[in-house]
Amino acid sequence: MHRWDELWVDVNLATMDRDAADHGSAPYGTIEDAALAIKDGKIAWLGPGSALPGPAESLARTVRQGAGGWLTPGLIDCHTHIVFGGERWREFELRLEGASYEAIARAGGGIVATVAATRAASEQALTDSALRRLARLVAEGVTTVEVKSGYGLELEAELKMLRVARRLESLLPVSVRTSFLGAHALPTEFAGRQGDYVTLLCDQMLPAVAASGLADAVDAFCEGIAFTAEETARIFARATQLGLPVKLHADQLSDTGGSGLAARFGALSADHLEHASADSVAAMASAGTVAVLLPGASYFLRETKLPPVAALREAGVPMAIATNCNPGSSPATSLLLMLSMACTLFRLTPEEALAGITRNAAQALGLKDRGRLGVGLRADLVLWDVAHPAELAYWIGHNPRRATIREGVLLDQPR
Ligand code: DI6
Repeated sequence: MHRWDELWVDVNLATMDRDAADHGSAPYGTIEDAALAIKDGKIAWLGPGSALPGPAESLARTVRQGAGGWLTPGLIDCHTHIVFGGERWREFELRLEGASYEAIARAGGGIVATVAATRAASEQALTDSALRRLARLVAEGVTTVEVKSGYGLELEAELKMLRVARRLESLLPVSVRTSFLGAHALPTEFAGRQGDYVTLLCDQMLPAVAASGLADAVDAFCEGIAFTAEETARIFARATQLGLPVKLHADQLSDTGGSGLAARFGALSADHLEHASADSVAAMASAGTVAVLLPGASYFLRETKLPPVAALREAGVPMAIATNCNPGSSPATSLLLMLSMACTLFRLTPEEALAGITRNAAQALGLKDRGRLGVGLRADLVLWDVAHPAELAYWIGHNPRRATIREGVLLDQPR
């Protein structure tokens, strides 16, 4: 009788847990020349190979050779709008000719253009296109992804998006967390009646979405071209009453005080933050709100204002990184590329960036069972063909993944 199901030997571990008692404070929480055991889909043991309590074959039903590769936690993309109809390449051209994202939105393009295409698309068509994008993330070692609604902006179309998001989990080996983003933009049929739409959101859509069980959190876009701080506060108060955690698209194009507001509601995360003020950063630090940074949007919109990374670091605000995969501001399907951009564009260290797509991304989703390597946590792991974890942020457009293990199950033979 073996004590473990699987045992990985000849691996190096980037546990992303500097505070764990059993491996001190090494950068990346590294344990070199290590082994890691799995039982019932969870990590059952990890440590130096020399500390294994017996010969490998006597300890586990299956012993797997890591050939000196690095094991990290499964990657977590904690901010995506990966379910949508159509695409917006024409807006990209217009922006390159000088039009701004806001000007395009005010002229009837932007988010509401994708709303029309998403409302018109069948559930199957939305599933098919999202699957193609999500498959690229999974191929890079993503084992958990957050997916937002927000291109329906009417109850049925929002529920359709959330159903598609949830269904993705049965079609690819990835966990899906959903966020209801009914306050993404004002639907055109409510033009001039923004207050009425917020009332509809609070009185009808939010209760119906909560009752459907299809949303894990509630999100909103607090911005000049979207919803005011007061409207966002109304929506958050209702979400909180319904028992749903909140998160916010905050201070992306201007300082609306959004990230401070999110912190006051105990938000899981405030996302974007290019224009966040020092007061908002302090509020996030006291509330434990994660800063989700989205370098793909900065790059694609050619934003010159950077998020306040030094201030976030100084204040001890956990920073996460995500693709923000969407058709308007970040048509990105590579989380590894975001890792590189987080370092080169936003000045994160490679270690901070990797924590941003593992440990801190889990926190941004309220998930305590993943994002680090530790005994009792989910055995969601990626084996990489790299000499050091910093290499994951170093390569541009290269995917050194050798294998993914999800809940203890090896999904592909190591390359
Ligand atoms: N900010 C963004 O960058 C995305 N949503 C948001 O609130 C963009 C979504 C889009 O342009 O379709």
